[in-house]
Amino acid sequence: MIKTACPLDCYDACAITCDPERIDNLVATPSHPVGNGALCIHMNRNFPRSRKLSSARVGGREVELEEALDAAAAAIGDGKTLLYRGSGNLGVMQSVSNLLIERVGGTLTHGSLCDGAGQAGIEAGRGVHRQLPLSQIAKADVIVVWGRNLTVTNSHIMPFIEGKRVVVIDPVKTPIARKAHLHIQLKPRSDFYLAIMLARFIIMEDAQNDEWLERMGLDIEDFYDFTRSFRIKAILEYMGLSLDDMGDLLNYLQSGRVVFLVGNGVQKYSIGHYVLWAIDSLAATLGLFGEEGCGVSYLGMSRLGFDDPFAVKVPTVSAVDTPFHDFDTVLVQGANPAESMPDTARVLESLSKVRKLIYFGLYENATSRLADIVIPAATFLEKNDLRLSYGHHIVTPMPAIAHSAGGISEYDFCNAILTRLKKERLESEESYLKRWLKQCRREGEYYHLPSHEEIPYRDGFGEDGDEEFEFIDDFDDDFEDIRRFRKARRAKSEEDGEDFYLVTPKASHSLNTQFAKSSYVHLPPSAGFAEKERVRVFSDYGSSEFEVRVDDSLRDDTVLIYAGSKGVNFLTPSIVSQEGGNACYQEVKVRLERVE
Ligand SMILES: Nc1nc2c(c(=O)[nH]1)N[C@H]1C(S)=C(S)[C@@H](COP(=O)(O)OP(=O)(O)OC[C@H]3O[C@@H](n4cnc5c(=O)[nH]c(N)nc54)[C@H](O)[C@@H]3O)O[C@H]1N2
Ligand SMILES: Nc1nc2c(c(=O)[nH]1)N[C@H]1C(S)=C(S)[C@@H](COP(=O)(O)OP(=O)(O)OC[C@H]3O[C@@H](n4cnc5c(=O)[nH]c(N)nc54)[C@H](O)[C@@H]3O)O[C@H]1N2
Ligand code: SF4
Ligand SMILES: [Mo]
Repeated sequence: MIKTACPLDCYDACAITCDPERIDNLVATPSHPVGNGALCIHMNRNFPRSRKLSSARVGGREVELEEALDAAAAAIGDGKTLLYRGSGNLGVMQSVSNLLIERVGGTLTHGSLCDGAGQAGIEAGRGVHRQLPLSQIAKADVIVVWGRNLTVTNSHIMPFIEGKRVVVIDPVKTPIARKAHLHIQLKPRSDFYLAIMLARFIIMEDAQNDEWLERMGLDIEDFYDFTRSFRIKAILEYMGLSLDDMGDLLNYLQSGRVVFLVGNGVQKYSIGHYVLWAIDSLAATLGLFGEEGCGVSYLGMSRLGFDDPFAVKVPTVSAVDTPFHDFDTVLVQGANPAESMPDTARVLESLSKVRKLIYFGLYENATSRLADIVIPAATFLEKNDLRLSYGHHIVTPMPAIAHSAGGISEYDFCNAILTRLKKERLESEESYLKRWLKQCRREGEYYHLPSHEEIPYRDGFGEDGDEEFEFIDDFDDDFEDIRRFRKARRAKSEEDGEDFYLVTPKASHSLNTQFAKSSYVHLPPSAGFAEKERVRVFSDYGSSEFEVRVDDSLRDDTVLIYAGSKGVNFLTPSIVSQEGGNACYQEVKVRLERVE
């Protein structure tokens, strides 16, 4: 039996045990500290059963891999090249292609489709983002699930929160919200205000954690003034919450050790960094950092503290509103930009102007179908790698278990291109993997991330723990600042009464655009549509058709289309968050039209 890890973009980074003779039968590694004995549907069904790309292609013609590599090398060696890498596989060896790009004088991307805005907000307050270990989550009394769809995206955390008081803050009545002690079904995009209001009430009641604030050398006066610049009545009305809701929530926040499990959902907005900064500031008001069983958990920075052998200094362009058309050659690796990036119409237009589009991936998808050159990737079972995790601190080596039928690893791909272009080849694959692994801390059977601390921020904040926490002192929102609400927009949407917020959380049966794809729009019963009706959904950026699912888990002002659904990103804007260079998938209102 060989041990490896699931490479999919997921909090859990499950450890897998596999019999090399039966690689379609993957099982969870028994007694792994963060697994609970079962792999999810993606690994026990979707991945083994999904049809991988069977052949390389050039200009629509199936060719031998070598011929496709010749064509790819010719394209990469001719003119300006952009590498657009996604998160189809989270092994560290994915980024070995940075070295290829450095050697061919190419361009990489900066920013993120995922968690960059929240990350920037955390850094604004804490200086550096250290992940809250699961062991601390397990010691909490109260768990506030804040915009994270635990049972779907992070199911292996469930045993760590069992038996605790659970509060869910989510505009959707998710499965975990239905089970929770309290569900605050707030208006989408209003979490900043909620965090600020909660902090204000706590300080107003003189219930801040003075002992902790003093120990950390923090003064809360300016922050209190900041929270008071927002009007209570107007804000409560805006969020759709009552004073009673706030009272209930405050009761939970003040009854024992509290952990916030914050997810991607709160920050898919231009103001995403303010949201995390405000949540962290609320946490600091309560003294939740550096204390046992307390803290704020978010998608962790798994590469923190590594001396990255693949770090390069090359030009970069935004990963959100990427100007593909500025390049002669675009190499897409482990990504499906034609579906996963925001503003699909813009993406397709921009990609259509690229001279040579190379797709290097595992599956046929909307991007592979556009590509001039298609290179099948080896699966995670067919190459050597190392898995870090954004949900826990355990690092898992991923040795090759099988030979690839027709795919190639990222490492071999880079060397194949470099050889053809007569550039310096890479060092041995083993040497890179060793450089990653030797920076991890060995603890018995397992390796730990170098950044792992049992109780982060015990002594203080910043890189070396000698800085202070910075409370949020700023807020600026062009989309919907309720202090200076754009009257025209409000008047218009109230008049025709048909603007909805669009939320696009992750689906249970797909992993971003991999595996099962649906094409449904979920509507609240009050929207007046019937199950299975067809509607066209419009935004300022585009439109797309969907089949209706009437869904009583939604607020009257919200429609839901799962991320990865066909057509969803025709509706989303390619604006970049104010900080963190992140996509803002939910910074959009939509209208509905029945398709007759
Ligand atoms: N099954 C499955 N698992 C996955 C993925 C997948 O595609 N499928 N994708 C993986 C990836 S790439 C990531 S980044 C993670 C993300 O996983 P999560 O952090 O769970 O993020 P989302 O599913 O995007 O959204 C989480 C919740 O936020 C809520 N939400 C939406 N808007 C708001 C808002 O304005 N405020 C608040 N408070 N809540 C809001 C949604 O209703 C949803 O319940 O999941 C990973 N795991
Ligand atoms: N509307 C909306 N859109 C979203 C989101 C949202 O919340 N709402 N979420 C965003 C988020 S959080 C993320 S992380 C992005 C993800 O977006 P992408 O990074 O584009 O991820 P996928 O759509 O899963 O596509 C990954 C591709 O990687 C390929 N692949 C898999 N394994 C390997 C491998 O080992 N090697 C290579 N070379 N290729 C491989 C597969 O062919 C797959 O099609 O989507 C974003 N898109
Ligand atoms: S829960 Fe996540 S890490 Fe575990 S097998 Fe499923 S996709 Fe992979
Ligand atoms: Mo993500």
